[in-house]
Amino acid sequence: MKLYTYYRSQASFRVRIALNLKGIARDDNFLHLEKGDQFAAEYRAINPQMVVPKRSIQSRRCCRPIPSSLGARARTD
Ligand SMILES: N[C@@H](CCC(=O)N[C@@H](CS)C(=O)NCC(=O)O)C(=O)O
Repeated sequence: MKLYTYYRSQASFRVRIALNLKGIARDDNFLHLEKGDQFAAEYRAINPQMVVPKRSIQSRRCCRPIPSSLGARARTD
């Protein structure tokens, strides 16, 4: 699983913590939100909402945004 993230993002922290607690491996891809990486056409094609966190599961055809709420933890169960 690829996780698009930013080191100062609270929403991303929550998802990284939940994945760590569940022992789910991931490949972190760091964007720099202050430099505007989230607005790049390449990332917009991955996530039209232009926010992090975002996961990408390559074995599936879908790519869904992850809410940082507790719902994200529930979905990893
Ligand atoms: N509802 C989303 C919100 C995600 C969100 O707002 N992420 C912020 C960083 S914490 C972001 O990517 N902001 C982009 C920007 O400021 O341009 C979630 O909970 O995951």
